[in-house]
Amino acid sequence: MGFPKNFLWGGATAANQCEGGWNEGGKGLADSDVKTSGTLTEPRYITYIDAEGKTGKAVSEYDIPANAKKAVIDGYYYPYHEAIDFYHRYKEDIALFAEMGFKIFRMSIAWTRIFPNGIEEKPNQAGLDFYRNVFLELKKYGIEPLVTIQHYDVPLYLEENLGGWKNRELIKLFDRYTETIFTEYKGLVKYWLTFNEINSVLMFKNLFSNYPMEKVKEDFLLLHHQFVASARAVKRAHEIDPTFLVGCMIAGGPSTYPLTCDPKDVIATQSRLRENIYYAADVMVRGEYPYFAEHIWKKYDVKLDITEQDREDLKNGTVDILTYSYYSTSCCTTHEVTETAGGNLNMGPKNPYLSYSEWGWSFDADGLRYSLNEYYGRYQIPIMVVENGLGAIDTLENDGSIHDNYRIEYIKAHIKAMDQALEDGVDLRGYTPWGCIDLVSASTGEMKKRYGFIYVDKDNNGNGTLDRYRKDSFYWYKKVIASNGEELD
Ligand code: BGP
Repeated sequence: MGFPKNFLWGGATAANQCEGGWNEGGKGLADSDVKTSGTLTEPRYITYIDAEGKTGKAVSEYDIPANAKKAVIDGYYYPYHEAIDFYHRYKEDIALFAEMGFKIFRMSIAWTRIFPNGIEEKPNQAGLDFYRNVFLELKKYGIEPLVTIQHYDVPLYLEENLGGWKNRELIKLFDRYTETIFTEYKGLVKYWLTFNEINSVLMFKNLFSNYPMEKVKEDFLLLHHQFVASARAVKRAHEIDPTFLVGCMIAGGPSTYPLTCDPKDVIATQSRLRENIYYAADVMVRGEYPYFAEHIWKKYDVKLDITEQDREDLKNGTVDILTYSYYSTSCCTTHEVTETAGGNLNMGPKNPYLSYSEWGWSFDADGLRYSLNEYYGRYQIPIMVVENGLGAIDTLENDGSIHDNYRIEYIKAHIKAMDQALEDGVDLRGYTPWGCIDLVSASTGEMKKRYGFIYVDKDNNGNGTLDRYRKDSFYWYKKVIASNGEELD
């Protein structure tokens, strides 16, 4: 059967992980600007200054002393400040995407370029111009932008002074931000995603053993505000341009399988899936909280103030398309385990049937077909896989080549899985592998964890020419796109 004629092949990035230019063009400070680099074993830190002027670093938000303010501090390395300098090199990068034959390019807008502190009445013209120029450049090559409105990137001012998304006030500020960009880029952008991996916040409690209960309650609250903000954005988008297609974006791979066929493991997996994935996706696709939400709120003693207006907003702002990130799967069990795995926001017991990357993420192409059928079966709306890929160490040879056969094998297997899902009948519209050009890793802040078809000469400490090189996967993916997914070898 193969891929549909208009299948959207492309690649994905996010502003903070690739743009750099952190203090240029009137950009405000974002929460991601105060994150240092880490490694697989060393965490990324958030840096701060306390009321006495003493500086410090914390692994997570809740380790920061109450009287401290997050800040950029001399002597620390912040990998997002320059990232891969897409801010100045976007023309060169887009030309390379065009050379591969991209039909779509997923990127995000940094809120701080449009409203530096998030609270201004008027947008920052230099920021608006930057993205307009990027969109015009994409248009030159007939590449559709797919724009994430918030990709792990909030104005620091809002975090520090308003408490971030815990504060209902952010819904209004987000209204202004979305209204501005929808109006400004009408005619240039058609595909929008509201929040990147909106459900991820509910998984943080599984990642840190000392995650405080109070924080869990706040997470449900901030998520409610984001659901409402997202729904209002969807409605507004359709009012501004009825041809806009707006999607939700879910971290879609986590905890797919029960480790054993013990029914207790099956039930545990089901409830983990509800909490981690369906709680969020149901609200955004169906426009109301699912039947099991009450049970989850009771479990964590969460009391949400859901107004009549909120319910109406959620109902009126259901998404047109479901998108998700898919890297790996994990397992869930009620039994004792000895071997655990890593993964994109999900850890847990190792699956004996899968192999694992250097960062401990499982390689599970069948899981992609499985999840596509699960999501499509549940929601029956068009789907896009907007992140997928293998983070690996690449070697730049003396002649400028990069032989990344492991990446080709990974992507190939996932394309085959999508083909099978299409054959199963899933309405899959597009595929944008993550980090189509090497960029800074979100979890570790490293450069050496590379996903790209394009190599960027920069190391973990920020050294390198920033020159771009085509990897073997670049030529391979070009062939895949040209043959609409037929030529995979
Ligand atoms: C997702 C994020 C991306 C991205 C990706 C890969 O969770 O949406 O921003 O970075 O994971 O993760 P990492 O960069 O940690 O390898």
